[in-house]
Amino acid sequence: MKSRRRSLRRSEAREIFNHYDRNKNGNIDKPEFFALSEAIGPGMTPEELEIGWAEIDRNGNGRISFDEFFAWWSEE
Ligand SMILES: [Ca+2]
Ligand SMILES: [Ca+2]
Repeated sequence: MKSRRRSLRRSEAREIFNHYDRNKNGNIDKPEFFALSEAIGPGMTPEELEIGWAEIDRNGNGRISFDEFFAWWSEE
């Protein structure tokens, strides 16, 4: 049951990730992340966006991979 729920969350995350990966390069880039955060947390300040970005981009390579996104998504 638990693993089933987890896989559901993964496909949900994948759907969102793909939706906001506008240029389909397999990563969420900064402008794409800003569009995403506008959808999930409207009215975030630029500072909050920077903090959120740094949190999700764990290896600091300037892109959010699906694994990084999913790790963040499944945390809460
Ligand atoms: Ca992209
Ligand atoms: Ca990264």
